[in-house]
Amino acid sequence: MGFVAIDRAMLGIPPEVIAKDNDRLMEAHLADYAALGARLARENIDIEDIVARVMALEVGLPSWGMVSGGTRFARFPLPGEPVDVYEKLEDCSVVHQLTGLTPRVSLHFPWDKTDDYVALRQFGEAHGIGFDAINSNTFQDQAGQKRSYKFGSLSHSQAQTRQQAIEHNLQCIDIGHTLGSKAITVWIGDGSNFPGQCEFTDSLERYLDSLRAVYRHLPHDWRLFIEHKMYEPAFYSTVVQDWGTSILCAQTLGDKAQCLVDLGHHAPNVNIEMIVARLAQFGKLGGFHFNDSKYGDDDLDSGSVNPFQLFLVFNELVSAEIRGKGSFRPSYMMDQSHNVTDPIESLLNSARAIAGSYAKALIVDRVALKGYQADNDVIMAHNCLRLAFETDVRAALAMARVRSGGAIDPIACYRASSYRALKAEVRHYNPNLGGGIV
Ligand code: LRH
Ligand code: MN
Repeated sequence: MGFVAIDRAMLGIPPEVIAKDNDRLMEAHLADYAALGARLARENIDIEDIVARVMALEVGLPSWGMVSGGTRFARFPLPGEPVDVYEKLEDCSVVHQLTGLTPRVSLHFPWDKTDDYVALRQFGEAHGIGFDAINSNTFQDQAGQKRSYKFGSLSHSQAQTRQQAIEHNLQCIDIGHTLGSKAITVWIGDGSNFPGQCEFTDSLERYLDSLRAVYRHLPHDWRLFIEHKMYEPAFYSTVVQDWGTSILCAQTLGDKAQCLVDLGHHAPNVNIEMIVARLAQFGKLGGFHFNDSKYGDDDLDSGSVNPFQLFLVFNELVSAEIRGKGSFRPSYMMDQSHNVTDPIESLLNSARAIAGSYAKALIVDRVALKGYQADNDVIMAHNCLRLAFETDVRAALAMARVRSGGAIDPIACYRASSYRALKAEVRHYNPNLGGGIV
């Protein structure tokens, strides 16, 4: 199947709009860049190296995050939001066009179901968008579905229901293979709401048995990501509740099975950066769902509530990258629900927050840090991280975007394009269309 070249005319933001807005900001940007370059050079850091590393960073977009999200209380649709997977890809290409950071989308089935995946792949390629990990869905019942997932799916007490869930995952893998994806993320909501409702060990044994069947179906170069979550939709116990259960399952299944860390799937104040270090240490860190949260699985914009935590996660990722010597390749993806913002603006902001956390982690003086840690010089060790976090790296991020054909100020440029208003004129507005979750 031939590769379709990017058709720039198909991209959502006219290049002249980006050029005009960058011209407006270029002089100040270059001054900021020179100042940051000088500041980093004083610490023997080459800003050009940071820009090159940021340009190599790739983060997958959540297809379900391209439409307005909601809660069990309500969803407030946005005029001009996408109504099908093709329009979701159009909007993904706008985020990538302005940031240069998001060349892939993670699809979710059956929410992104369509009838021709070769055509979908070619449409994506024409828009410069590839396909990251595929997501299966056995946490909702579909119309006409024979067996309900009310009491679970891959861990269900009845074999026929487990078999139905297994077959759905196999179908997702086949679709993903056609699209050029290289991984499947399996998150299940299976669990219980009452003590005694489920037998913990039997449930996990059934889950593992089902996942072995999914694992056997993986193409040779694929990975299976196990996504743990503390609670919701189950509110007493969850079959894959924490990283411990996830890594034990991944180790039991085999080399292609790894753990996916969704930042929102932990109790408040859990030390997620240490979980990241542990999973990386044992070669089981497969991927991320970046977002932020204040209370539960809020799926808020990455870095919008606790940017220091996102930085500390990237600090562990850079450390693991150094240890991994090239074999360390987690799949970075976002998983967010945009309930009160334009999804594109939230994703532009989140992409900047993620790239910023990475850039700040790259400027940590790791030689000095190791020395202070060895000498138990607590304050100086802490300040190695703290001062990197407090460094304003925005000029380096903007240069990475400009060199990728993107915008110095993505939000200003996006608004200057009136993209959403133009889409509202041509897209079919369907207030009853959900993004998937609601
Ligand atoms: C579960 C989850 C999972 C997705 C869903 C959209 O909370 O994080 O990754 O399948 O959100
Ligand atoms: Mn997730």
